[in-house]
Amino acid sequence: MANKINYNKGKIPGDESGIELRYSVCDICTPGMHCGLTCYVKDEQIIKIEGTKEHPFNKGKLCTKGLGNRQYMNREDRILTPLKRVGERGEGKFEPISWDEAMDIVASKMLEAKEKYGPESVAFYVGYSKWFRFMLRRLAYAFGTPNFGTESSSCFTSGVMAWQLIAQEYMQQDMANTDLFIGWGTNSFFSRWPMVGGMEANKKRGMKVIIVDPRITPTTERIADLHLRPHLGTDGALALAIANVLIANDWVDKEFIDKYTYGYEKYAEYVKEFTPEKGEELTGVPAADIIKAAEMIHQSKSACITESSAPLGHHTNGMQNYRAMMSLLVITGNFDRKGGQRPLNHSFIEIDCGFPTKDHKFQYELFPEGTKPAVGAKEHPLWHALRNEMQANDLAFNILRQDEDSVRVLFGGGMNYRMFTQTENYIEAFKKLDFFVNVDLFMTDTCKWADIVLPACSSMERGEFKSYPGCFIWHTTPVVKPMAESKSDVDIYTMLANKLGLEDEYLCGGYEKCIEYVIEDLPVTVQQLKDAPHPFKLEGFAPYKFGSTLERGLKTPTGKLELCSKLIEDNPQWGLDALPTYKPPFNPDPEKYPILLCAGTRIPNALHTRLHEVPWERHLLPEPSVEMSMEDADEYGIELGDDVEVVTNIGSLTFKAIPTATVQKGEIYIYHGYRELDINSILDGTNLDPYSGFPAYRSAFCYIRRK
Ligand SMILES: Nc1nc2c(c(=O)[nH]1)N[C@H]1C(S)=C(S)[C@@H](COP(=O)(O)OP(=O)(O)OC[C@H]3O[C@@H](n4cnc5c(=O)[nH]c(N)nc54)[C@H](O)[C@@H]3O)O[C@H]1N2
Ligand SMILES: Nc1nc2c(c(=O)[nH]1)N[C@H]1C(S)=C(S)[C@@H](COP(=O)(O)OP(=O)(O)OC[C@H]3O[C@@H](n4cnc5c(=O)[nH]c(N)nc54)[C@H](O)[C@@H]3O)O[C@H]1N2
Ligand SMILES: [Mo]
Repeated sequence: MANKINYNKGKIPGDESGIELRYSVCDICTPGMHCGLTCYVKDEQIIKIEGTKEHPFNKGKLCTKGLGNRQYMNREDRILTPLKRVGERGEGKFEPISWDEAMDIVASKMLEAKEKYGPESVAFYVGYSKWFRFMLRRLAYAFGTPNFGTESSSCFTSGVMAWQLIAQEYMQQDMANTDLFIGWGTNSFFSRWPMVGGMEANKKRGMKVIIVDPRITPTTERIADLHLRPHLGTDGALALAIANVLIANDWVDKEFIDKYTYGYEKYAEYVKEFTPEKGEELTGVPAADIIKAAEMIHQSKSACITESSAPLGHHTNGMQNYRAMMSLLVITGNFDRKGGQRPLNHSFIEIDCGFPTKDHKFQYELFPEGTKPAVGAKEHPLWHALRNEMQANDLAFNILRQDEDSVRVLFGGGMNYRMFTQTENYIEAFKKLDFFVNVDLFMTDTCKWADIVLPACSSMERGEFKSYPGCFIWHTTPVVKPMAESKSDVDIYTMLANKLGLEDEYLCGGYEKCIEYVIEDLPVTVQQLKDAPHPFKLEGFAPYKFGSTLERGLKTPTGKLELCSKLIEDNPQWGLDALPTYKPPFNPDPEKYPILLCAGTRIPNALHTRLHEVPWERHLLPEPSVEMSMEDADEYGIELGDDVEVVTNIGSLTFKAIPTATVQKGEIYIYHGYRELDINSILDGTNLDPYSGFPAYRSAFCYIRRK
């Protein structure tokens, strides 16, 4: 009898079906995740994707987004060739040109601007993609401009800056060893699924969890022992009120404070006004819960906090809120000790990989000294002092000013203007540029404003150096050929470096040469990494030694953990507060705008602008929606599916209503990145945190009405 198994239909790999398994990574979200992908390849096409069991990070699992990789790489708007604009800017009319011609144009426009206006007139901006940034940053600096900036002008860096002020470097939670884990604005089920497993496993060994979130989420329901529900953007007041209880009860680590901190007296004095009752008034969290949180910190041998990269930072008071929260760990001595907060143990692209790389040196050694300061330096002096790179939220304003400091030529590496607030400003700015080139996989609305569009390829169509926590290391190889004429971003940079005539053997030599530099001190070669089918563990690197940072001495201006920032004290002209003071989120007229709008809380089926056009993802939430409390829905007479107009000081848009018991009265939640209904188009572009320059995406002010 004939063999009835249809190997092809079952997508069963082997000689019978001609299906081969090849391995890559999903780079839809951040490199800190980049889950292993097993690709089923037949006739050089990927016919199926699943999580790689042998991959040390995702161990066979994939999230909603990762499972959409095949549809993602085959999006209908994939760019197939380099394109040159033939119509008006924004019209979207292009003609295909060769790579050589395209790169000649790009290089000549850059050199022309450099000659005419100086190197600072050329800016490089990178969207959420991170894997290639280390190379583009070096390229920007080798070219001579300090104007390299990224999406991190709105993400994560505000928290890093808060740690820089306190300890001079970023500090992360030691969840594996802690007694008490505080997830401050954490809903990992939607935004960072591998962390859920970590929380569940640590809870089994007795770890307690506090989650601070205005909403009810799977994390508050399934993980939290205590759920604190402040109003949006009031976290600073909550942290100060918890500090008040800790200090009033003498639940602080006096010895640690005396030995290692600066500014405690002033801080303790300031905190006095934030009694639990005052805390309740400012945040909506019951005083009893504020006291309970302080008790839990006191009763735990160790405590650590994950600060989240967005919910706290996306407010006008964001960075101060981060500082207030982090100060809780400082006064209780939960710093640089087991179960507390500790520095990264070596890093490549901000990943705590556990082995040393030359990532930092590679990126910064060519930094051009003596140039004009980077975009945003005047507007956000603290950002400038701590980051010394372009604050991209000032880019549109800088271009629109059209003065001697204005950027004239813009190179976008996956630039997507829909991530900024008051997006119309970016469109106006694009019109003013001498030249704009954008590299992307897809013909986005941003690409339509470019003069030259360059097609990038997906992670499955190229190779990439990878590192993962626990000393895991790898280099992927292409699973299939790049679609049409698309190329790996890094190959585009190599072409550009050569066309620009940069005298840099690494950039001109290509990605592998750059990686060889980065891993020079490691006992492996790039070829060995490529030969491995999966990431493997590099042996011989000691884990972080707790206490070693304090022993070595802190690199802050005072050499201590600063509860009061000496840098800010020494620069009164900035008009910033040296203490982690609390101000409510900015609202010019609370009577007119009684609703706080949180634009962007993550949903499982979208990643910013990338997946709304992917059918499997889109069908999970087909329409851009607004979530609101049942109380507000009743008050406004709104029912599920009704049209609700959201009105800000910039404009109004209409979304489908989802009344839900998970949201507090007076707050609404809308996801961002939709082409057809972009919430960022009606958020005020000047409503920024003066400390970090981050937009207040999550405490925007508005009113609503049923249509
Ligand atoms: N309202 C609101 N706005 C927000 C936020 C929010 O919470 N609310 N969050 C902010 C935060 S935290 C972030 S991180 C930003 C993210 O904002 P963006 O940086 O805009 O994020 P994406 O839409 O993921 O990606 C940008 C572009 O990169 C392209 N791309 C993807 N992969 C590659 C690649 O390999 N090479 C190249 N060249 N291009 C690629 C994508 O197609 C897309 O067009 O948004 C910010 N904006
Ligand atoms: N599915 C998916 N995952 C993503 C992304 C995505 O677009 N989609 N983006 C990635 C990126 S770039 C980032 S930056 C991260 C962000 O990752 P997270 O910070 O974890 O994600 P969010 O869902 O934005 O926020 C987490 C929780 O914070 C709460 N929150 C909102 N505002 C406040 C506030 O003012 N105070 C407090 N205490 N809590 C608040 C929200 O209700 C939410 O439940 O997600 C990453 N992961
Ligand atoms: Mo982000």
